[in-house]
Amino acid sequence: MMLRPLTNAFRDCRALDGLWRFALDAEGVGRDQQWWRGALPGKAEMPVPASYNDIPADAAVRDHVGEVWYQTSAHVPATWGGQRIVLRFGAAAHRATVWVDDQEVVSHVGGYTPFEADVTDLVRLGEANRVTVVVDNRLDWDSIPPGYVEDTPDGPRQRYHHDFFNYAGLHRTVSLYATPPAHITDVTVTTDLDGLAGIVDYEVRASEGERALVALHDAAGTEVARAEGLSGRLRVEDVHPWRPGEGYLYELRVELLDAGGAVVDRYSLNVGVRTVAIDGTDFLINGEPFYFTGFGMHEDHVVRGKGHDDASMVHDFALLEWIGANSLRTSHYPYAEEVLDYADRHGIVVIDETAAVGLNLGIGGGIVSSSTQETYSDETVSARTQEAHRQAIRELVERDKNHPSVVLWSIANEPESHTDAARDYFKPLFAEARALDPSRPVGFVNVMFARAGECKVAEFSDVVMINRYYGWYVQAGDLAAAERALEAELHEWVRCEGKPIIMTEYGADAQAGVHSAVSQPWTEEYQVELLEMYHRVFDRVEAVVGEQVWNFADFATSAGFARVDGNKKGVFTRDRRPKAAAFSLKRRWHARGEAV
Ligand code: GCB
Repeated sequence: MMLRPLTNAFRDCRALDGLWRFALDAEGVGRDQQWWRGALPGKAEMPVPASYNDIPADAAVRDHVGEVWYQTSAHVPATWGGQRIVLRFGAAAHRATVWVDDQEVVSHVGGYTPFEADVTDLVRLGEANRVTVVVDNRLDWDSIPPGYVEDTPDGPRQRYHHDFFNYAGLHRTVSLYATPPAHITDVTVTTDLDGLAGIVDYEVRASEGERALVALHDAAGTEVARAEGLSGRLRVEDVHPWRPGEGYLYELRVELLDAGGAVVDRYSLNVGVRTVAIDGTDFLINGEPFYFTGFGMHEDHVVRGKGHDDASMVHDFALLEWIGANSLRTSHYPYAEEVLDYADRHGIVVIDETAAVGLNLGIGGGIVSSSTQETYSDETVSARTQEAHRQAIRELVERDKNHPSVVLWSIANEPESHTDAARDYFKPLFAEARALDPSRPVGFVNVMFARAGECKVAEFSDVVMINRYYGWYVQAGDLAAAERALEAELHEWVRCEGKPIIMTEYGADAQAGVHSAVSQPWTEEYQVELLEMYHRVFDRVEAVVGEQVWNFADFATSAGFARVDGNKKGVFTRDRRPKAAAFSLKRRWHARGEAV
């Protein structure tokens, strides 16, 4: 339960973003020396939100393994007296502990979901309060995503089995907010369509009090339905559904009443009325077959790494519109909440993924690894990892359950899935996701080493989501062989599972500016030809209901011989300039959009 903070007549929210003091704890002494008790050592400053890694142009910071410290001073308005005061972090990668002045207030594990602390009794009103955060970027076998730290003669090195740079720090907005003491703690909505009418089921939770008034307003501000009670059903005649490409939103206004009937708190939530269902090999939104076009993305930018920034976000969405994409996958972790809000408003369809990536010792840096360890064992991905994974699913669903743009949960990317151990590991996690949210389909993204008929996890999934690199990691440079292999495998999936298939990744690295008359891997032409080959195949297989190219843009990875200044499978460069493939996709997706 964690409602996004907002400002209205009853609530107030202030961002603490900006330059914070910063100290790299290279020797790991900050906790022993209780750095939170005073000003951090040194004079370094760090922007929040941002990854710290690329800001100072210093390898010691970029490749640091361990803890770093952030500190700011937060002025608490005197007018907040009598209110409940909360300190909230949009995310801290990957674990954090927070102090207000000398008091420890909260710790959190997991780099991509929010956490907060009630600091009402600690803060001094009308004064500046010291906020100190220690952020640890280490991944271990018990974390999501997993990793391990190797001790080398040159110091610790962070290793992991996923293919993106381990950016860390305070990646999202930090806020201090006030609510009334008796307050709304959570709102859940699920929607349905009944002919031309829309149905909105709601459930309100409150810290105290049993009475709530809810009213639904349309986009013009007109009230279209109201109800009383902490839970209930609203019916909207002639509803304007939330549709892909349009994204119509209603506003649910919730008021909490005290025993005398006076309003004591108010909260507003955007609501899109839509349905999601699976019928045979169709993926239905509002009862109509939906075909996903778009990308697996990354939160990844020059200089700020994974730090959220509205300018970059709106530009990325503008490029999605330019190219004609209707969807994205939050590969390989939950994105900033601003991204989902934007998708809600603009009708972009989202596959929402947990940070469970790299649960596969057969893969290293995107390709086959030399590891001889087992993926699932007490020393590697274990019951402890599974518990962290369960928690990651919980926090994702809790955070994103009300977003109409989210139509499908992806609980993992490319885990080892061809073994009995994988089946045992995933079965309860699927059950957990379904119990948390019976209203959306649940899936995971399958890796090429567990083909149709071999995968022991696909049976739990409502859809088949697969990443395939025929023509790149296998049959590199041989698109004719790749085309045969791809088509054969897709038919196998239809035969084995009979579910809708979304190709959640396919693509080729291309170094922008490398050209060739006779196309070769790494050229822009080869990237175009490979994508066009996949599209011919998709158009021949009815059960394919989506194509999401890997990746939207080039992105940073850890160092390795297979990566040239990062992963170059972007259709845009890292600074968002289109490669030749972008124009090919634009033609296809716009033509498809117009045909619908
Ligand atoms: C994959 C992974 C993705 C990698 C990609 C690649 O299958 O899901 O994270 O970046 O392949 O380019 O190797």
